Amino acid sequence: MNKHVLALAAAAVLLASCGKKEEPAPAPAPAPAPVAAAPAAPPPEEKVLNIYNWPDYVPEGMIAAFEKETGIKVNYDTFETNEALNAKLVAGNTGYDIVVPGTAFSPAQTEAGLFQPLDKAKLPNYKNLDPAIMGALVKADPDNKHLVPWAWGFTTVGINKTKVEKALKGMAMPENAWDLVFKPEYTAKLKSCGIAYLDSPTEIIPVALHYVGKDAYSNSAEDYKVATDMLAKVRKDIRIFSSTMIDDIAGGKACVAIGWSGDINIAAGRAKENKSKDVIEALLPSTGALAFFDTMAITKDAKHPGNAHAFIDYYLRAESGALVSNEMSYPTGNKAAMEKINPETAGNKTIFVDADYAAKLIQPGKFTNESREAMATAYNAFKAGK
Ligand code: SPD
Repeated sequence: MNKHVLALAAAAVLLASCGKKEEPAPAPAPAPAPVAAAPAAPPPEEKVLNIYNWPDYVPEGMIAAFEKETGIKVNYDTFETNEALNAKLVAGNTGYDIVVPGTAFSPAQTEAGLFQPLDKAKLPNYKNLDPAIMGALVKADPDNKHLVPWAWGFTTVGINKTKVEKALKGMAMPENAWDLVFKPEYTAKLKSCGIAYLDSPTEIIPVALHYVGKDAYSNSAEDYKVATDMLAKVRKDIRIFSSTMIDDIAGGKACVAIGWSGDINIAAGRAKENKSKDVIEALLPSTGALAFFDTMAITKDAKHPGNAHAFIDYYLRAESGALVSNEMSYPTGNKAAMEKINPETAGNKTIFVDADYAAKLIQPGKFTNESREAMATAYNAFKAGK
């Protein structure tokens, strides 16, 4: 090719790049042979996460800190009983991505396929979990596929010691703290300063079963009858049915309550902060208290599973676990958090029980759906005073 031809070729390229309109359009390339369509990538998740949890269970500022770090907006709603959460889950389309069921319901919910398996590759902080707690959770969730612990604690008796001693008028405190809420000799006196029960069949019937010497997780309707016969004798003395008893005890509406270890400790802390002269205490009944584990799960129809994993991983950081124990007075199941828990909380034997009392804690069992229905009927009749 001589210099002249080269110059012409260069000019042609230059002209073409200037978009010379009168040139005919090049023939279209032949269509590629058809191949199997690649699966469409899922659309990116909107930056939203919907969480449904118990009240008074998340440290102040934790949600805001997660939102700031990730740009994910969290909508946070609360429920007061496992029954309320279960009704929503069973109805479906909850609109929630993360829920926090307790062990009275989570085995049946897991078995019914209401949760999606966790993608552990998205949870680098999963390693922080305590293998002992995860081992216990296998009963509710075989192979630990769906649940991670939020916190654990126990259902027990909480008192405003100052008021209880006054109302008992010299009568000695019982050896078994359950007597304060179940034995007529005590309830007759304590009704003057207020007795509160948790408002849920699966909270009250199991502790009543335990008190009458039955298996707390009995599935027998005859056992429920024995428990409710005992409850009927103290019904007239019960002033409050409520599942958010912190204000009731700290605010003076109740002097004795069936409640959860952490919530009773929160009430005790509030009384101190308010410089109340009353002393609030969580008791350790001599026959044992009922342990529970509340767990996070991603609902089967969650719209934001990626954001849900991001939150769960954030929650599984050692710092988050320590905050939950320090602020909400519950152990979390996060082993890496232990060294970050403040000495006052770590040394509180009604939050972190010692080995002797741990051996007395009644571990969660399973109820069948029929039993839960029978329990609800028995409880409602008791509550209505029938
Ligand atoms: N403040 C929140 C307490 C949550 C307690 N969940 C208890 C479930 C016990 N069955």
